Amino acid sequence: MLYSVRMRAAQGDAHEKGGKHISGAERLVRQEQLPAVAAAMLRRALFHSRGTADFINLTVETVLKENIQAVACLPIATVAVPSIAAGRVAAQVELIKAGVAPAAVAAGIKALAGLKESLRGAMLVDAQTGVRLDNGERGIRVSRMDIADEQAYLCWLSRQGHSNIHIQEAVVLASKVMSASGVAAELCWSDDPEYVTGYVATPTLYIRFTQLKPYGSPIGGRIFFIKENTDLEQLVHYLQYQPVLINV
Ligand code: PML
Repeated sequence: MLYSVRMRAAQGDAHEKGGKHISGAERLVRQEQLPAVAAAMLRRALFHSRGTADFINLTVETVLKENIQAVACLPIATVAVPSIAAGRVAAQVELIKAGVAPAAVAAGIKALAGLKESLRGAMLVDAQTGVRLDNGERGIRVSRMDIADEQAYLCWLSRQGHSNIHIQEAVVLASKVMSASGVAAELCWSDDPEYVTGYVATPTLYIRFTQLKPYGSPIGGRIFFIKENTDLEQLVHYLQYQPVLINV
């Protein structure tokens, strides 16, 4: 048995649309790891650079090993770009190559760049029309995933020169998202004001662009571009509830 540990921290009134999202984290761990992982999440929620949390939700739930799906980790590529504009053009090219229609790419980038505050989850956008498919301001939060062998993963990342928590967590999330049938591609940039690198994930590659958002902006988010004829209910269920361990 493993434990799904999930943290969400927000400011303001949690009963009012869940408050203003400031931090979230997801792990799937063994019982002996539980106290340390939960304490680390609580610390992260309490001492977040985006201010003090008024509301912290820490959820611990058992997950049966036989229900866990194994998913391969996406390989990583990094594209150095000289500006945000160049980064977004390069990201657009990759999204179009992944089958997202140019109009949907443009609508997605506009939606992400136009956010007034960070969402708790991802926007779902039709990969052909660019129409938003999820019906909330919260977005869809991808949950119940972790890396199968943390040490092997950290070594694998470190051999490629990557060591920060943003990439560690984003590659796990993107690998789960792209294992879902119905997702053509993902576009994401961080809500950390100091972190300007973002990525496009496709079913075969996690492609980082060194500049996708302005330095100092606390607004970030993710968009999943959805293929036509996708059963949305089934997809959202997979993203939220299917426990997944990622293998490097
Ligand atoms: C990376 O590949 O460097 C991570 C990019 C985006 C991370 C998203 C986040 O921090 O929420």
